[in-house]
Amino acid sequence: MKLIKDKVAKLSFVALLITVTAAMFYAPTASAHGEKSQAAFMRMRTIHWFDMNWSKEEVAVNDTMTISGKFFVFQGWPETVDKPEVSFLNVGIPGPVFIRAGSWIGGQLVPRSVSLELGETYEFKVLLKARRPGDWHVHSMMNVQGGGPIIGPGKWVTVTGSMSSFVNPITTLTGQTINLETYNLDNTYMWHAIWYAIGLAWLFYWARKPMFVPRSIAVEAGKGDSLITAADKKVALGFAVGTLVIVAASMGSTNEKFPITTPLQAGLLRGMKSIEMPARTVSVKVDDATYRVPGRAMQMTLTITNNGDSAVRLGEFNTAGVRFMEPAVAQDESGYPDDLLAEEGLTVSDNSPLAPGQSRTVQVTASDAAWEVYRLADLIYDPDSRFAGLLFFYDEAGNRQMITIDAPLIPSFI
Ligand SMILES: [Cu+2]
Repeated sequence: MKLIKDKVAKLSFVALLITVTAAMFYAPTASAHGEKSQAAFMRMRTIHWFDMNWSKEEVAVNDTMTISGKFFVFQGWPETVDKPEVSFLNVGIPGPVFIRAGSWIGGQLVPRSVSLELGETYEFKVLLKARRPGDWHVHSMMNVQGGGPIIGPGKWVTVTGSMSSFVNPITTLTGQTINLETYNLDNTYMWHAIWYAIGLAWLFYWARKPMFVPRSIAVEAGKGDSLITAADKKVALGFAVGTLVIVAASMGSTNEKFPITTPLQAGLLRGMKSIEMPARTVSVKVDDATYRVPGRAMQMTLTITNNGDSAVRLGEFNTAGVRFMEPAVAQDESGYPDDLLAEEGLTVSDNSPLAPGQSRTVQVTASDAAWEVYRLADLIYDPDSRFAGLLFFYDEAGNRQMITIDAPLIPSFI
Protein backbone atom coordinates (compact mmCIF):
# COMPACT_ATOMS: atom_id res chain seq x y z
CA MET A 1 0.00 0.00 0.00
CA LYS A 2 2.79 2.38 1.02
CA LEU A 3 4.67 1.42 -2.14
CA ILE A 4 1.67 2.31 -4.32
CA LYS A 5 1.28 5.62 -2.51
CA ASP A 6 4.88 6.46 -3.17
CA LYS A 7 4.56 5.50 -6.85
CA VAL A 8 1.53 7.77 -7.14
CA ALA A 9 3.44 10.59 -5.45
CA LYS A 10 6.34 10.15 -7.88
CA LEU A 11 4.08 10.08 -10.91
CA SER A 12 2.28 13.21 -9.74
CA PHE A 13 5.62 14.90 -9.25
CA VAL A 14 6.71 14.06 -12.81
CA ALA A 15 3.33 15.17 -14.17
CA LEU A 16 3.67 18.46 -12.32
CA LEU A 17 7.14 18.93 -13.73
CA ILE A 18 5.91 18.34 -17.28
CA THR A 19 2.98 20.71 -16.78
CA VAL A 20 5.17 23.51 -15.46
CA THR A 21 7.60 23.02 -18.34
CA ALA A 22 4.79 23.02 -20.90
CA ALA A 23 3.35 26.20 -19.37
CA MET A 24 6.70 27.91 -19.84
CA PHE A 25 6.58 27.25 -23.56
CA TYR A 26 2.91 28.07 -24.05
CA ALA A 27 2.17 31.78 -24.30
CA PRO A 28 -1.19 32.65 -25.87
CA THR A 29 -1.51 35.93 -27.76
CA ALA A 30 -2.96 38.72 -25.69
CA SER A 31 -4.82 41.41 -27.60
CA ALA A 32 -5.03 44.07 -24.90
CA HIS A 33 -2.75 44.85 -22.02
CA GLY A 34 -4.86 45.90 -19.11
CA GLU A 35 -4.63 49.61 -19.78
CA LYS A 36 -8.13 49.98 -18.36
CA SER A 37 -7.19 48.29 -15.13
CA GLN A 38 -4.43 50.74 -14.35
CA ALA A 39 -5.63 52.98 -11.52
CA ALA A 40 -7.46 56.02 -12.92
CA PHE A 41 -5.48 58.46 -10.77
CA MET A 42 -2.26 57.08 -12.29
CA ARG A 43 -3.50 57.83 -15.78
CA MET A 44 -4.97 61.22 -14.87
CA ARG A 45 -2.31 62.67 -12.58
CA THR A 46 1.07 61.55 -13.85
CA ILE A 47 1.91 61.78 -17.57
CA HIS A 48 -0.56 63.56 -19.87
CA TRP A 49 -0.08 62.48 -23.48
CA PHE A 50 -1.41 64.79 -26.19
CA ASP A 51 -0.97 65.72 -29.87
CA MET A 52 -0.51 62.00 -30.47
CA ASN A 53 0.15 60.70 -33.95
CA TRP A 54 0.46 57.15 -35.21
CA SER A 55 2.08 57.51 -38.63
CA LYS A 56 0.36 54.40 -40.09
CA GLU A 57 -2.69 52.25 -39.48
CA GLU A 58 -1.36 49.40 -41.60
CA VAL A 59 2.25 48.42 -41.95
CA ALA A 60 4.03 45.47 -43.58
CA VAL A 61 6.56 43.28 -41.78
CA ASN A 62 10.02 44.96 -41.93
CA ASP A 63 8.45 48.38 -42.58
CA THR A 64 8.56 51.12 -39.99
CA MET A 65 6.09 53.49 -38.40
CA THR A 66 6.34 56.12 -35.70
CA ILE A 67 4.34 57.13 -32.66
CA SER A 68 4.96 60.72 -31.83
CA GLY A 69 3.45 63.48 -29.76
CA LYS A 70 3.95 65.41 -26.59
CA PHE A 71 3.64 64.62 -22.94
CA PHE A 72 3.18 66.87 -19.98
CA VAL A 73 4.66 65.75 -16.67
CA PHE A 74 1.92 66.72 -14.28
CA GLN A 75 3.08 69.03 -11.48
CA GLY A 76 0.54 67.58 -9.04
CA TRP A 77 2.20 64.14 -9.27
CA PRO A 78 0.60 61.84 -6.63
CA GLU A 79 2.54 61.38 -3.39
CA THR A 80 2.08 57.61 -3.58
CA VAL A 81 3.97 57.30 -6.87
CA ASP A 82 7.73 57.88 -7.12
CA LYS A 83 8.73 61.01 -9.03
CA PRO A 84 9.84 60.39 -12.64
CA GLU A 85 13.51 60.82 -11.84
CA VAL A 86 14.37 57.56 -13.58
CA SER A 87 12.01 57.08 -16.51
CA PHE A 88 12.19 55.13 -19.70
CA LEU A 89 10.25 55.98 -22.85
CA ASN A 90 8.67 52.80 -24.13
CA VAL A 91 5.71 51.48 -26.07
CA GLY A 92 2.88 49.30 -24.77
CA ILE A 93 2.37 46.45 -27.24
CA PRO A 94 1.42 42.78 -26.74
CA GLY A 95 4.92 41.30 -26.80
CA PRO A 96 7.61 41.84 -29.47
CA VAL A 97 5.18 42.40 -32.35
CA PHE A 98 7.28 45.43 -33.27
CA ILE A 99 10.88 46.14 -32.42
CA ARG A 100 11.76 49.58 -31.10
CA ALA A 101 14.30 50.86 -33.59
CA GLY A 102 14.83 54.15 -31.80
CA SER A 103 13.23 56.63 -29.42
CA TRP A 104 13.74 60.34 -28.96
CA ILE A 105 12.74 62.96 -26.40
CA GLY A 106 13.11 66.57 -27.50
CA GLY A 107 15.06 65.39 -30.53
CA GLN A 108 17.65 63.55 -28.43
CA LEU A 109 18.12 59.79 -28.81
CA VAL A 110 17.07 58.11 -25.56
CA PRO A 111 18.14 54.45 -25.57
CA ARG A 112 18.41 54.65 -21.78
CA SER A 113 16.55 56.13 -18.81
CA VAL A 114 15.98 59.84 -18.49
CA SER A 115 15.19 62.22 -15.67
CA LEU A 116 12.00 64.23 -16.21
CA GLU A 117 10.99 67.46 -14.50
CA LEU A 118 7.53 67.98 -13.06
CA GLY A 119 5.55 70.69 -14.82
CA GLU A 120 7.48 70.38 -18.09
CA THR A 121 6.20 69.37 -21.52
CA TYR A 122 8.33 67.19 -23.77
CA GLU A 123 8.13 66.14 -27.38
CA PHE A 124 8.74 62.47 -28.14
CA LYS A 125 8.99 60.04 -31.02
CA VAL A 126 9.35 56.26 -31.14
CA LEU A 127 10.34 54.45 -34.33
CA LEU A 128 8.90 50.95 -34.63
CA LYS A 129 9.66 48.19 -37.10
CA ALA A 130 6.89 45.66 -37.71
CA ARG A 131 7.72 42.05 -36.81
CA ARG A 132 4.61 39.92 -36.29
CA PRO A 133 1.46 40.09 -38.47
CA GLY A 134 -1.84 40.80 -36.71
CA ASP A 135 -3.94 43.58 -35.23
CA TRP A 136 -2.12 45.19 -32.37
CA HIS A 137 -3.04 47.90 -29.91
CA VAL A 138 -0.08 50.25 -29.92
CA HIS A 139 0.39 52.62 -26.97
CA SER A 140 2.99 55.07 -25.88
CA MET A 141 4.29 54.27 -22.41
CA MET A 142 6.56 55.70 -19.74
CA ASN A 143 8.21 53.30 -17.33
CA VAL A 144 8.85 55.14 -14.08
CA GLN A 145 11.08 53.58 -11.45
CA GLY A 146 8.98 53.13 -8.33
CA GLY A 147 5.85 54.09 -10.24
CA GLY A 148 5.44 51.32 -12.78
CA PRO A 149 4.47 51.60 -16.42
CA ILE A 150 2.31 54.63 -17.18
CA ILE A 151 0.41 53.89 -20.33
CA GLY A 152 -0.66 56.43 -22.94
CA PRO A 153 -3.50 56.19 -25.47
CA GLY A 154 -3.56 53.15 -27.75
CA LYS A 155 -4.51 52.76 -31.40
CA TRP A 156 -5.09 49.61 -33.43
CA VAL A 157 -2.42 49.01 -36.06
CA THR A 158 -2.48 46.13 -38.55
CA VAL A 159 0.75 44.40 -39.43
CA THR A 160 0.65 42.47 -42.71
CA GLY A 161 3.03 39.97 -44.29
CA SER A 162 4.84 37.04 -42.78
CA MET A 163 7.00 36.93 -39.67
CA SER A 164 9.44 34.50 -41.28
CA SER A 165 10.61 37.30 -43.57
CA PHE A 166 11.44 39.59 -40.66
CA VAL A 167 15.09 40.63 -40.48
CA ASN A 168 16.91 42.78 -37.97
CA PRO A 169 20.38 43.42 -39.41
CA ILE A 170 22.91 45.34 -37.36
CA THR A 171 26.61 45.99 -37.77
CA THR A 172 28.67 45.34 -34.68
CA LEU A 173 31.49 47.63 -33.55
CA THR A 174 33.94 45.13 -35.01
CA GLY A 175 32.39 45.53 -38.46
CA GLN A 176 30.47 42.26 -38.64
CA THR A 177 26.90 42.37 -39.97
CA ILE A 178 24.51 40.03 -38.21
CA ASN A 179 20.77 39.39 -38.23
CA LEU A 180 19.77 39.84 -34.58
CA GLU A 181 16.54 37.93 -35.19
CA THR A 182 18.34 34.62 -35.74
CA TYR A 183 21.84 35.35 -34.47
CA ASN A 184 23.37 32.37 -32.69
CA LEU A 185 19.93 30.86 -32.10
CA ASP A 186 21.23 27.27 -32.45
CA ASN A 187 23.70 27.95 -29.69
CA THR A 188 20.92 29.29 -27.48
CA TYR A 189 18.79 26.21 -28.05
CA MET A 190 21.77 23.93 -27.45
CA TRP A 191 22.62 25.49 -24.06
CA HIS A 192 19.00 25.40 -22.95
CA ALA A 193 18.85 21.71 -23.89
CA ILE A 194 22.13 20.89 -22.11
CA TRP A 195 21.18 22.55 -18.81
CA TYR A 196 17.65 21.23 -19.01
CA ALA A 197 18.98 17.69 -19.50
CA ILE A 198 21.40 18.06 -16.58
CA GLY A 199 18.59 19.42 -14.39
CA LEU A 200 16.31 16.54 -15.35
CA ALA A 201 19.06 13.97 -14.69
CA TRP A 202 19.56 15.46 -11.21
CA LEU A 203 15.82 15.35 -10.50
CA PHE A 204 15.39 11.80 -11.75
CA TYR A 205 18.41 10.57 -9.80
CA TRP A 206 16.77 11.65 -6.54
CA ALA A 207 13.20 10.92 -7.61
CA ARG A 208 13.90 7.20 -8.15
CA LYS A 209 14.59 6.88 -4.41
CA PRO A 210 11.82 6.84 -1.78
CA MET A 211 10.25 10.25 -1.69
CA PHE A 212 7.93 12.38 0.44
CA VAL A 213 6.24 9.97 2.91
CA PRO A 214 9.02 7.38 3.52
CA ARG A 215 11.53 10.19 3.66
CA SER A 216 9.51 12.13 6.18
CA ILE A 217 9.13 8.98 8.31
CA ALA A 218 12.88 8.36 8.21
CA VAL A 219 13.70 11.94 9.19
CA GLU A 220 11.16 11.86 12.02
CA ALA A 221 12.67 8.61 13.29
CA GLY A 222 16.07 10.28 13.44
CA LYS A 223 17.42 8.23 10.51
CA GLY A 224 17.69 11.15 8.08
CA ASP A 225 21.41 10.53 7.49
CA SER A 226 20.75 7.01 6.24
CA LEU A 227 18.81 8.45 3.27
CA ILE A 228 21.99 9.63 1.60
CA THR A 229 24.46 6.90 0.74
CA ALA A 230 28.15 7.13 -0.12
CA ALA A 231 27.24 6.57 -3.79
CA ASP A 232 24.82 9.51 -3.61
CA LYS A 233 27.59 11.74 -2.33
CA LYS A 234 29.84 10.70 -5.20
CA VAL A 235 27.13 11.38 -7.76
CA ALA A 236 26.44 14.79 -6.23
CA LEU A 237 30.12 15.61 -6.34
CA GLY A 238 30.21 14.47 -9.97
CA PHE A 239 27.35 16.84 -10.82
CA ALA A 240 29.04 19.75 -9.03
CA VAL A 241 32.45 19.22 -10.65
CA GLY A 242 30.87 18.53 -14.05
CA THR A 243 28.89 21.79 -13.88
CA LEU A 244 31.96 23.81 -12.98
CA VAL A 245 34.00 22.17 -15.76
CA ILE A 246 31.29 22.91 -18.37
CA VAL A 247 31.01 26.55 -17.23
CA ALA A 248 34.78 27.11 -17.16
CA ALA A 249 35.44 25.39 -20.50
CA SER A 250 32.61 27.12 -22.35
CA MET A 251 33.55 30.50 -20.88
CA GLY A 252 37.14 29.96 -22.02
CA SER A 253 36.14 29.04 -25.57
CA THR A 254 33.66 31.95 -25.76
CA ASN A 255 36.28 34.45 -24.65
CA GLU A 256 38.61 33.09 -27.29
CA LYS A 257 35.96 33.34 -30.01
CA PHE A 258 34.80 36.85 -29.00
CA PRO A 259 37.81 38.69 -27.57
CA ILE A 260 36.09 42.09 -27.71
CA THR A 261 32.89 42.56 -25.74
CA THR A 262 31.29 45.60 -24.15
CA PRO A 263 28.79 45.48 -21.29
CA LEU A 264 25.15 46.36 -21.86
CA GLN A 265 24.91 50.12 -21.56
CA ALA A 266 22.88 51.62 -18.75
CA GLY A 267 22.75 54.99 -17.06
CA LEU A 268 20.66 58.08 -16.70
CA LEU A 269 20.32 61.03 -19.08
CA ARG A 270 19.65 64.35 -17.39
CA GLY A 271 18.66 67.77 -18.66
CA MET A 272 16.23 66.60 -21.34
CA LYS A 273 15.09 69.42 -23.58
CA SER A 274 11.51 70.39 -22.84
CA ILE A 275 9.20 72.47 -25.03
CA GLU A 276 8.78 76.15 -24.45
CA MET A 277 4.96 76.32 -24.17
CA PRO A 278 3.13 79.55 -25.08
CA ALA A 279 2.86 81.84 -22.07
CA ARG A 280 -0.29 81.12 -20.08
CA THR A 281 -2.55 84.11 -20.22
CA VAL A 282 -5.72 82.27 -19.24
CA SER A 283 -6.25 81.27 -15.64
CA VAL A 284 -8.81 78.73 -14.53
CA LYS A 285 -10.15 78.10 -11.06
CA VAL A 286 -12.13 74.93 -10.43
CA ASP A 287 -14.95 75.99 -8.08
CA ASP A 288 -16.32 72.47 -7.85
CA ALA A 289 -16.42 69.24 -9.78
CA THR A 290 -18.88 66.39 -9.54
CA TYR A 291 -19.17 63.09 -11.38
CA ARG A 292 -22.72 61.93 -12.07
CA VAL A 293 -22.57 58.16 -12.09
CA PRO A 294 -25.89 57.52 -13.95
CA GLY A 295 -25.10 60.10 -16.65
CA ARG A 296 -21.44 59.13 -17.12
CA ALA A 297 -20.66 62.83 -17.03
CA MET A 298 -18.37 65.07 -15.13
CA GLN A 299 -19.58 68.54 -14.37
CA MET A 300 -17.21 71.30 -13.40
CA THR A 301 -17.83 74.88 -12.39
CA LEU A 302 -14.92 76.88 -13.73
CA THR A 303 -14.06 80.50 -13.29
CA ILE A 304 -12.06 81.47 -16.34
CA THR A 305 -10.09 84.71 -16.50
CA ASN A 306 -8.52 85.98 -19.70
CA ASN A 307 -5.39 88.02 -18.98
CA GLY A 308 -4.25 87.96 -22.61
CA ASP A 309 -4.95 90.32 -25.49
CA SER A 310 -7.18 88.07 -27.62
CA ALA A 311 -10.60 86.61 -26.85
CA VAL A 312 -10.52 82.89 -25.99
CA ARG A 313 -12.87 79.90 -26.09
CA LEU A 314 -12.58 76.50 -24.46
CA GLY A 315 -12.07 73.78 -27.08
CA GLU A 316 -11.03 70.56 -25.39
CA PHE A 317 -10.66 68.73 -22.11
CA ASN A 318 -8.12 65.91 -22.17
CA THR A 319 -7.59 63.44 -19.37
CA ALA A 320 -5.92 60.03 -19.40
CA GLY A 321 -5.82 60.20 -23.18
CA VAL A 322 -9.61 60.66 -23.48
CA ARG A 323 -10.41 63.80 -25.44
CA PHE A 324 -13.69 65.64 -24.83
CA MET A 325 -14.12 68.09 -27.70
CA GLU A 326 -16.30 71.18 -28.00
CA PRO A 327 -17.10 70.76 -31.72
CA ALA A 328 -17.83 74.43 -32.33
CA VAL A 329 -14.27 75.31 -31.35
CA ALA A 330 -12.03 72.29 -31.95
CA GLN A 331 -12.23 69.15 -34.09
CA ASP A 332 -9.79 66.30 -34.41
CA GLU A 333 -8.32 65.63 -37.84
CA SER A 334 -5.41 63.44 -36.80
CA GLY A 335 -7.26 60.10 -36.86
CA TYR A 336 -7.29 59.83 -33.08
CA PRO A 337 -8.69 56.46 -31.86
CA ASP A 338 -12.52 56.57 -31.84
CA ASP A 339 -12.94 55.03 -28.41
CA LEU A 340 -10.85 57.80 -26.87
CA LEU A 341 -12.40 60.65 -28.79
CA ALA A 342 -15.65 62.22 -27.63
CA GLU A 343 -16.22 64.49 -30.61
CA GLU A 344 -19.10 66.28 -28.96
CA GLY A 345 -18.24 65.36 -25.41
CA LEU A 346 -17.68 68.84 -24.03
CA THR A 347 -20.45 71.33 -23.40
CA VAL A 348 -19.91 74.76 -21.96
CA SER A 349 -22.84 76.76 -20.53
CA ASP A 350 -21.53 79.93 -22.20
CA ASN A 351 -18.69 79.47 -24.64
CA SER A 352 -18.92 82.80 -26.41
CA PRO A 353 -15.46 84.37 -26.84
CA LEU A 354 -14.16 85.61 -23.48
CA ALA A 355 -12.76 89.07 -24.09
CA PRO A 356 -9.37 90.16 -22.74
CA GLY A 357 -9.52 91.27 -19.14
CA GLN A 358 -12.81 89.49 -18.56
CA SER A 359 -13.69 86.78 -16.11
CA ARG A 360 -16.61 84.35 -16.32
CA THR A 361 -17.97 81.43 -14.33
CA VAL A 362 -19.25 78.58 -16.51
CA GLN A 363 -20.62 75.09 -16.18
CA VAL A 364 -18.54 72.62 -18.18
CA THR A 365 -19.76 69.06 -18.76
CA ALA A 366 -17.53 66.31 -20.07
CA SER A 367 -19.69 63.33 -20.90
CA ASP A 368 -18.91 60.12 -22.72
CA ALA A 369 -19.11 56.36 -22.23
CA ALA A 370 -15.31 56.45 -21.99
CA TRP A 371 -15.64 57.44 -18.32
CA GLU A 372 -16.94 53.92 -17.68
CA VAL A 373 -15.35 52.03 -20.58
CA TYR A 374 -11.89 53.30 -19.60
CA ARG A 375 -12.75 52.97 -15.92
CA LEU A 376 -11.85 56.55 -15.17
CA ALA A 377 -14.94 56.83 -12.98
CA ASP A 378 -13.28 54.37 -10.57
CA LEU A 379 -11.57 57.47 -9.26
CA ILE A 380 -14.56 58.18 -7.05
CA TYR A 381 -13.78 55.10 -4.97
CA ASP A 382 -10.24 56.29 -4.20
CA PRO A 383 -9.41 57.58 -0.70
CA ASP A 384 -8.14 60.75 -2.39
CA SER A 385 -10.65 61.33 -5.19
CA ARG A 386 -8.90 63.91 -7.28
CA PHE A 387 -8.98 64.30 -10.99
CA ALA A 388 -6.69 66.23 -13.25
CA GLY A 389 -6.50 67.03 -16.91
CA LEU A 390 -5.62 69.49 -19.61
CA LEU A 391 -7.87 72.26 -20.89
CA PHE A 392 -7.14 73.66 -24.31
CA PHE A 393 -8.22 77.22 -25.07
CA TYR A 394 -8.16 78.79 -28.52
CA ASP A 395 -7.81 82.50 -29.24
CA GLU A 396 -9.17 84.41 -32.24
CA ALA A 397 -6.11 83.58 -34.34
CA GLY A 398 -6.48 79.87 -33.57
CA ASN A 399 -3.50 79.79 -31.17
CA ARG A 400 -3.83 77.11 -28.58
CA GLN A 401 -3.10 77.40 -24.91
CA MET A 402 -2.83 74.52 -22.47
CA ILE A 403 -4.02 74.89 -18.89
CA THR A 404 -3.85 72.12 -16.32
CA ILE A 405 -6.53 71.60 -13.72
CA ASP A 406 -6.40 69.49 -10.61
CA ALA A 407 -9.25 69.33 -8.11
CA PRO A 408 -11.27 66.99 -5.87
CA LEU A 409 -14.08 65.13 -7.61
CA ILE A 410 -17.30 64.48 -5.71
CA PRO A 411 -19.50 61.66 -6.97
CA SER A 412 -23.26 61.92 -7.33
CA PHE A 413 -25.24 58.69 -7.51
CA ILE A 414 -28.61 60.25 -8.41
CU1 LIG B 1 -4.12 48.50 -25.50
